[in-house]
Amino acid sequence: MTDCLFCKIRDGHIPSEKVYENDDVMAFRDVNPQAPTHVLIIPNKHIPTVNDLEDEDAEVLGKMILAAQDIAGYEGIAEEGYRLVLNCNAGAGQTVFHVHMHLLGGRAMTWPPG
Ligand code: DGP
Repeated sequence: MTDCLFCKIRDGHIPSEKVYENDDVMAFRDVNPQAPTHVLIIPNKHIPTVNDLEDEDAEVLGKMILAAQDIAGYEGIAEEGYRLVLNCNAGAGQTVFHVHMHLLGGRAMTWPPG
Protein backbone atom coordinates (compact mmCIF):
# COMPACT_ATOMS: atom_id res chain seq x y z
CA MET A 1 0.00 0.00 0.00
CA THR A 2 1.15 3.54 -0.69
CA ASP A 3 2.68 5.59 2.13
CA CYS A 4 0.87 8.71 0.96
CA LEU A 5 -1.70 9.97 3.47
CA PHE A 6 -3.94 11.55 0.84
CA CYS A 7 -3.82 8.42 -1.36
CA LYS A 8 -5.03 6.50 1.70
CA ILE A 9 -7.84 9.05 2.20
CA ARG A 10 -8.68 8.88 -1.53
CA ASP A 11 -8.92 5.08 -1.29
CA GLY A 12 -11.01 5.16 1.90
CA HIS A 13 -8.32 3.51 4.02
CA ILE A 14 -8.27 6.57 6.29
CA PRO A 15 -11.63 8.16 7.07
CA SER A 16 -12.38 11.71 6.00
CA GLU A 17 -15.36 14.01 5.69
CA LYS A 18 -15.70 13.91 1.94
CA VAL A 19 -17.50 16.86 0.36
CA TYR A 20 -16.91 16.35 -3.37
CA GLU A 21 -15.84 13.66 -5.76
CA ASN A 22 -15.65 13.00 -9.48
CA ASP A 23 -13.48 10.82 -11.72
CA ASP A 24 -10.47 13.13 -11.41
CA VAL A 25 -10.59 14.90 -8.06
CA MET A 26 -11.92 14.56 -4.55
CA ALA A 27 -12.31 16.99 -1.67
CA PHE A 28 -12.58 16.57 2.07
CA ARG A 29 -12.54 18.80 5.14
CA ASP A 30 -9.16 19.63 6.65
CA VAL A 31 -8.62 17.86 9.99
CA ASN A 32 -7.14 21.08 11.43
CA PRO A 33 -9.36 23.82 9.98
CA GLN A 34 -7.94 27.33 9.73
CA ALA A 35 -11.27 28.90 8.78
CA PRO A 36 -14.98 28.01 9.13
CA THR A 37 -14.73 26.42 5.68
CA HIS A 38 -11.41 24.62 5.12
CA VAL A 39 -11.54 21.98 2.42
CA LEU A 40 -8.67 20.19 0.70
CA ILE A 41 -9.09 19.41 -2.99
CA ILE A 42 -6.78 16.74 -4.41
CA PRO A 43 -6.20 15.16 -7.80
CA ASN A 44 -6.90 11.43 -7.65
CA LYS A 45 -3.55 10.96 -9.38
CA HIS A 46 -0.63 10.94 -6.96
CA ILE A 47 1.54 13.98 -7.74
CA PRO A 48 3.91 14.93 -4.88
CA THR A 49 4.28 18.68 -5.41
CA VAL A 50 3.43 21.46 -7.84
CA ASN A 51 7.01 21.09 -9.09
CA ASP A 52 6.11 17.62 -10.37
CA LEU A 53 3.15 18.72 -12.50
CA GLU A 54 3.35 17.92 -16.19
CA ASP A 55 1.50 19.24 -19.24
CA GLU A 56 -0.93 16.31 -19.05
CA ASP A 57 -1.97 17.48 -15.55
CA ALA A 58 -3.28 20.84 -16.75
CA GLU A 59 -6.83 19.55 -17.09
CA VAL A 60 -7.04 18.11 -13.60
CA LEU A 61 -5.79 21.40 -12.14
CA GLY A 62 -8.65 23.16 -13.89
CA LYS A 63 -11.04 20.58 -12.47
CA MET A 64 -9.69 21.25 -8.98
CA ILE A 65 -10.53 24.94 -9.37
CA LEU A 66 -13.99 24.13 -10.74
CA ALA A 67 -14.52 21.82 -7.75
CA ALA A 68 -13.55 24.72 -5.46
CA GLN A 69 -16.07 26.97 -7.21
CA ASP A 70 -18.78 24.36 -6.70
CA ILE A 71 -17.93 23.73 -3.04
CA ALA A 72 -17.76 27.47 -2.30
CA GLY A 73 -21.25 27.76 -3.77
CA TYR A 74 -22.86 25.18 -1.54
CA GLU A 75 -20.85 26.28 1.49
CA GLY A 76 -22.42 29.73 0.95
CA ILE A 77 -19.12 31.63 0.69
CA ALA A 78 -18.94 32.28 -3.05
CA GLU A 79 -20.14 35.88 -2.86
CA GLU A 80 -18.27 36.99 0.28
CA GLY A 81 -15.08 35.43 -1.06
CA TYR A 82 -12.66 32.65 -0.39
CA ARG A 83 -9.00 31.80 -0.84
CA LEU A 84 -7.37 28.99 -2.81
CA VAL A 85 -3.84 28.01 -1.74
CA LEU A 86 -1.31 25.47 -3.00
CA ASN A 87 1.78 25.16 -0.80
CA CYS A 88 4.81 23.81 -2.67
CA ASN A 89 7.54 22.17 -0.61
CA ALA A 90 8.47 22.57 3.04
CA GLY A 91 9.55 26.21 2.81
CA ALA A 92 6.00 27.14 1.84
CA GLY A 93 4.49 24.93 4.55
CA GLN A 94 3.69 21.80 2.55
CA THR A 95 3.46 18.86 4.95
CA VAL A 96 1.59 16.29 2.84
CA PHE A 97 3.33 15.44 -0.42
CA HIS A 98 0.31 14.86 -2.63
CA VAL A 99 -0.71 18.04 -4.45
CA HIS A 100 -3.69 19.66 -2.72
CA MET A 101 -5.52 22.94 -2.92
CA HIS A 102 -6.77 24.54 0.28
CA LEU A 103 -10.19 26.20 0.00
CA LEU A 104 -10.52 28.63 2.90
CA GLY A 105 -13.48 30.85 3.63
CA GLY A 106 -16.11 32.00 6.08
CA ARG A 107 -13.91 34.61 7.77
CA ALA A 108 -12.02 37.75 6.80
CA MET A 109 -8.63 37.02 5.24
CA THR A 110 -5.51 39.14 5.59
CA TRP A 111 -2.77 39.71 3.05
CA PRO A 112 0.06 38.88 2.78
CA PRO A 113 -0.36 35.37 4.20
CA GLY A 114 2.20 34.27 6.80
P1 DGP B 1 -0.11 21.48 3.72
O1 DGP B 1 0.47 22.04 4.98
O2 DGP B 1 -0.34 22.53 2.65
O3 DGP B 1 0.67 20.28 3.22
O4 DGP B 1 -1.56 20.97 4.11
C1 DGP B 1 -1.80 19.70 4.62
C2 DGP B 1 -3.12 19.77 5.32
O5 DGP B 1 -3.57 18.45 5.54
C3 DGP B 1 -3.08 20.43 6.70
O6 DGP B 1 -3.87 21.62 6.67
C4 DGP B 1 -3.69 19.42 7.64
C5 DGP B 1 -4.33 18.41 6.72
N1 DGP B 1 -4.29 17.05 7.18
C6 DGP B 1 -3.19 16.38 7.64
N2 DGP B 1 -3.52 15.13 7.98
C7 DGP B 1 -4.86 15.00 7.69
C8 DGP B 1 -5.78 13.91 7.82
O7 DGP B 1 -5.45 12.80 8.23
N3 DGP B 1 -7.05 14.16 7.46
C9 DGP B 1 -7.46 15.37 6.97
N4 DGP B 1 -8.76 15.51 6.64
N5 DGP B 1 -6.61 16.40 6.84
C10 DGP B 1 -5.33 16.23 7.19
